[in-house]
Amino acid sequence: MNIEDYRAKFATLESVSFTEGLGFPLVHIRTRFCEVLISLLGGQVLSYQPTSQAHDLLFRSRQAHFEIGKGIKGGIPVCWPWFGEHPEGHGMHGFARSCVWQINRLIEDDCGVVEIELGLPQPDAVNDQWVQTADLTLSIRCGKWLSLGLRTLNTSDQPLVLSQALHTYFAISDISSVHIEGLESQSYLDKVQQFKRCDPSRQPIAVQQEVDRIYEGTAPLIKLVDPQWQRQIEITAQNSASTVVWNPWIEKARLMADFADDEYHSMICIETANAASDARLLAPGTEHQLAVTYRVTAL
Ligand code: TA6
Repeated sequence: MNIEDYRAKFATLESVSFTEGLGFPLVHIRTRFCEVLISLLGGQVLSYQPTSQAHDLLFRSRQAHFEIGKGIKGGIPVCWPWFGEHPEGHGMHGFARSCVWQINRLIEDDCGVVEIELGLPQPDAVNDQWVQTADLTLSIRCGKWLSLGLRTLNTSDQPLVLSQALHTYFAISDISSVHIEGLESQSYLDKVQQFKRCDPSRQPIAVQQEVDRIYEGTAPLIKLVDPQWQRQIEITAQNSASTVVWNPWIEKARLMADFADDEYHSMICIETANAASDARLLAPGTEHQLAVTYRVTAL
C-alpha cells in the first residue's frame, strides 16, 4: 500500500496523519496523551513525547540516514532476526531495521490510546540472507506510556534460532549527569574488551567512557535517571533476560557517518534484548514476543 491508500483506509482516525517525510511513509500520532512519529522504513518509532513532558523520550541523530538497506540512527530500531554481527558476515543487527514495513492494523480505543501493528513483508521475499520463513509483527501502543511488542512466529518446518533487540536510543540532558539503575547485580559481556565476562558493578551505571555491554540475566525493571531534566524513565521488559547498554563516546562517534561527533553527550541506548546466551530457539509453529514499556515519571 502507498501513502494515499493508508490515508484513505484510516481517514476516520483524527489523531493519525501520514506524510512522505524523508522519502518514506511516516505515521504521525497526536492524542491528548502524547505525540508519536513512526517510520515505515525500519518499522521504527522515531519520536515519543508525552504531553506532560518537555522533552522527547527518544534521541535521533541529525546525521541519520534514511535509505533502504541502512538503519536509521535513533528512535527504536528493530534488530532482527539476529542481534550484533552475523556469524557468516551478513551485517550487523539483521535486516528488519532497513526494510519498509506495512501497517496491518491501526485503531484508537475509547480512552484515546492509539494502537498500531506493523508487519514485515515476508522476510524470505525481502532478503536473500534469510532462508527461513517467519512472521514478524511489531505492536506499538501509544498512550501515557509507550509499549512495544515484537512477535515472531516460526512458520517454517525448521527450528529458528532468534536473537533480537529493541535498540532504543534515549534522549538525555547530558551523559555526564544521568545514571542507570537496575543492572547493579548483573554480570556483563564487555564488547569493548572482546566480550570479556565482567563482574557486576554493584553500583548504578554512570558512563565516563565508551560503554558497549550485554548484561545477562537482567531483571524486568530498569531505570534511566536524569536529574537535570527532572525525570526518570522506567523500562519494563517482558520475555527478555538480556539488556544492552551502549554509548559510543568520543572516538567511535567520530567514526560514524550517521552520527554527529558531539551527539554522544545527548543519548544512551538501553536495549531490551534476547542476545548472547538469551537467544531463543523457536520450534516450528511456535512464537515468541519480546515486549517493553517505557514510562516517564518526574523526579
Ligand atoms: O547495541 C550496541 C551495538 O551493537 C554497538 O556495538 C554499536 O555498534 C551499535 O550497536 C550501533 O550499531 P549500528 O550498526 O547501528 O551502527
